[in-house]
Amino acid sequence: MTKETTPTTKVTSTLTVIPAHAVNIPMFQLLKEDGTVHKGAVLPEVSKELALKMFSTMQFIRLLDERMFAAQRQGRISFYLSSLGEEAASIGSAAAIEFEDMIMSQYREQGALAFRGFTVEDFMNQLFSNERDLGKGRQMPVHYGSAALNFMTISSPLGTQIPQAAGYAYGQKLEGNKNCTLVYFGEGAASEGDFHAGLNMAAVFKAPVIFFCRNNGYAISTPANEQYAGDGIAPRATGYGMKAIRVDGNDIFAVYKATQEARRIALEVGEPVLIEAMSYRMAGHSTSDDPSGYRTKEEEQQWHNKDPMLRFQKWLVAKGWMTEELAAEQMEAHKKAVLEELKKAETIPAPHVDEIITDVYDTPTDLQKEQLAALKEHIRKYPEAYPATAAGVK
Ligand SMILES: Cc1ncc(C[n+]2csc(CCOP(=O)(O)OP(=O)(O)O)c2C)c(N)n1
Ligand SMILES: [Mg+2]
Repeated sequence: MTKETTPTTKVTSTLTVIPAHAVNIPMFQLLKEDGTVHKGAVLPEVSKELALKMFSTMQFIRLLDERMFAAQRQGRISFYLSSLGEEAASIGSAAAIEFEDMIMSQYREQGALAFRGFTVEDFMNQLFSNERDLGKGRQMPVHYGSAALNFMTISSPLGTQIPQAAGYAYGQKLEGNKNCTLVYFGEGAASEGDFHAGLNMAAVFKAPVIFFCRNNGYAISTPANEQYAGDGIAPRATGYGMKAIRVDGNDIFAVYKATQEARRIALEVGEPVLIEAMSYRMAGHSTSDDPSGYRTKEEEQQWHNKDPMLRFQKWLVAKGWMTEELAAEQMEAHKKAVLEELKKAETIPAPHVDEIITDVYDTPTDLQKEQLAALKEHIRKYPEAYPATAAGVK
């Protein structure tokens, strides 16, 4: 595949109105819903070791999501956000790139982070905002980040990571290193101006970015068909002069292959690529949401039948790389690990209150020191609201 040059405008005396849906992109799928392979389809080269790692990561995330959703309901953590039904999209794509490639995440891609090596302990320390949290307890639960794992810290405002990824990848290109940036976002976030700014900049500067849109059908309670009138997100790439792939986000092999090809284009051809992974958010948006108010059980059921983890499991069993018994045992082992670490993490103290002003300036300013003193005074004044042990204030 060669680099495409910007087309020149042709002249015509025939009035031409381009149909609104001139671009209609098919969805790339290798594994059918029953776990069998499409006739003639070529699976990506995935070793048994890698396939089992992807599967185990899917199981771990499913279990983590289930347990931490429950932990929020029990009042043990303040907030949680599940990726139920979308595990193949984040894990399949993270598996297809190199460890040194940067990942910029929206917030529902815990699978990518786990695949990179974020441990159950790391997840728990962040979720409980304790003193071992890499972010020093300064963020809401699920706003993970890890410099060691090349995973940029998540920020809540939608879409901010999209132009940041374009800039970061342009930097990678200028430095001449052979790495790219994979940036995740939802179809809802693609309504932000930052989406346009980021994609256009990357296309013009030929930055090695993989823009990975998880189209899960909803932006909280807003269904995708109220979000756009076009054929989803992928055709927008054409307007920016960018290549696009639409893939079945519930088919881990298709996601893997699509991302591998996107990485090849990003680095060998030197162009960004937009991937749209079609999936469904099987859980509520977060622990603050109740989807029964805006969608039916029947609709949800249809997607249960397309479950990405079961689909992959069926393929693994047919291949002889997994058994149903072993899959169940693995799930139990993940559950045990999650529950053990959860119990540990909730007893670890919160970061010391003095940490609140570190890492901002090299030396804290007088104003910061004054504000910290006032905060400590406030904590001392209302001990019933602030357990002294949690803040480290005597
Ligand atoms: C700039 C901005 N506007 C609104 C919100 C509130 N908000 C948080 S998540 C969300 C929905 C995003 O949907 P989508 O991008 O499709 O991701 P999904 O949750 O489906 O994974 C909204 C509106 C926000 N965080 N930031
Ligand atoms: Mg969405």
